[in-house]
Amino acid sequence: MANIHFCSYLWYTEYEMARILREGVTMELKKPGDNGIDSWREVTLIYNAALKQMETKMEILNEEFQHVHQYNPIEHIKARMKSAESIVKKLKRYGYDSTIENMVNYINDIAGIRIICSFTSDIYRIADMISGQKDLKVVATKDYITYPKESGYRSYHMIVSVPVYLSDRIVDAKVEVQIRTVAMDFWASLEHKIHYKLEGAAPAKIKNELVECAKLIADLDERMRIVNEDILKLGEDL
Ligand code: 0O2
Repeated sequence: MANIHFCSYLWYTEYEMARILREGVTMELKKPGDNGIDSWREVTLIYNAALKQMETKMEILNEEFQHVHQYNPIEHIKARMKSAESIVKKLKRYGYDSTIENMVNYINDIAGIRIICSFTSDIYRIADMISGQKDLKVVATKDYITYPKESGYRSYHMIVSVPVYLSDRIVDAKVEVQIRTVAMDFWASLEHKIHYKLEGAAPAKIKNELVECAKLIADLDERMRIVNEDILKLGEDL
């Protein structure tokens, strides 16, 4: 059995890394396979299962929230598995060989779920709800809303470890959760397209314009959040 350490130093602070190593988060593969195909299939199956679980969990949380508060914090959810091509590209960018072991160790977003909300306040509410789920382990968070990226990118990222129950064992699989507003998602989709189209070499004029648009979007999100709160208060006063 190949015993693959299931963590990546790229995401973790030294403290988090020490904890993960201590707790020994590993993924045990049954069939390492000479050509890696069996391992690839097995890994894909495990990540797919983890993704399905996260998707279902989010749907349940949203329905329960609607039931209790008469309000849906989640507009919609997108789940995707990273393509083999993107995984290989990312490994190359990080300077690692394209092996199953490196993929499991160093790529955190093989399975990814994107949760789109109406308001910035919903983002933190959902992040808290995820953190509160006892069977999930939050291994890292990146708050690109409080600290936007240089590109202007805003989103809240979490890496969660999801236990996958197989017929003879339980394995933990990482899922990247990206939480953002509709407006942030609109910006990110367009910027992503431009980034790929121009292979990361967009002219400064376009980059600056995108940074400006990101600021406008952040301002819009904040104003919409305030309008929503005012509407809710009006409802309470009636
Ligand atoms: P793709 O094609 O969307 O899958 P790490 O995951 O920590 O090893 P990484 O990938 O630098 O390292 O982490 P980060 O910065 O949190 O980015 C993870 C994902 O967030 C990216 O995956 C993008 O989907 C998204 N993202 C991050 N920065 C930007 C940005 O400036 N613009 C847009 N549009 N999206 C961004 P990938 O694998 O880079 O790309």
